[in-house]
Amino acid sequence: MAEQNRESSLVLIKPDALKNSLTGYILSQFSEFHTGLRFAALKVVAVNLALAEEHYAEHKGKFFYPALLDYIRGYLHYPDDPSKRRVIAILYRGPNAIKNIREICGNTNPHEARQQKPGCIRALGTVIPLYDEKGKFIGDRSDNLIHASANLQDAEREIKLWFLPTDIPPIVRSFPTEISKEYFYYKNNTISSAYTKESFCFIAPGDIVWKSDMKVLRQLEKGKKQDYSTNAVIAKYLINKEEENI
Ligand code: FUP
Repeated sequence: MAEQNRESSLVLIKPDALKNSLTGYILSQFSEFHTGLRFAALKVVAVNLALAEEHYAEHKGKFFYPALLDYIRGYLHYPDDPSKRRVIAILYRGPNAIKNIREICGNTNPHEARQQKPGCIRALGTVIPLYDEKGKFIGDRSDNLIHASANLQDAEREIKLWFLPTDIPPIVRSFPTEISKEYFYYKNNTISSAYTKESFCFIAPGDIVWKSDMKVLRQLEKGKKQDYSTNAVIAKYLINKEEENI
């Protein structure tokens, strides 16, 4: 199969889509019959802060960033019901997965999505005005129902951020892994190779780990400049671990 035929893309069905019962509709839009794509992995995720911040790292500092974190974590659509704060994360794989999926999603902004491509998924979304503390309009928040990787580089970063290698069947796992020979523990934003009280072991000898994560952990151990943040490594190991949304 040509490389483009093995492309992977991360799709997130966001809290507004879940609230509006659009999951079935979205899944059928992306079905193999319509797109030629297949599921490679799928999970229900209560989005921890580290995961939200890493996923949207490129938007840090922008006016809509704080709202975006609350949105993906489900606080905006389920302010009173923590048990419903979750997203569905799906890894799709197949011919031109990234472009294929983005076309069905439509424009980031639902108003523009409606104008440009009536019938696309994001045409069903909403645009909410945002104001600063003084009540001045600062721009729009796009509640656009769905996230889809924008390019190959983002897809790799996002898939490794949301999924453990073992969430994905080996035959459709696109990125290099290695088997850990070490223990790694986590507590209060700190990673250590030795157990301390109340820390938890997130990697043990024999575990299959993303190769790039192992590199970052070694860089951290040696005090070297890291290829990416420690949060991007740990966030996936915190998924559905603690009831931090409550
Ligand atoms: P996309 O790749 O289409 O998801 O778009 P971006 O990465 O540019 O934006 C990420 C998210 O930020 C979008 F899903 C919606 C949100 N956003 C806003 O809420 N307001 C803006 O002005 C721009 C983006």
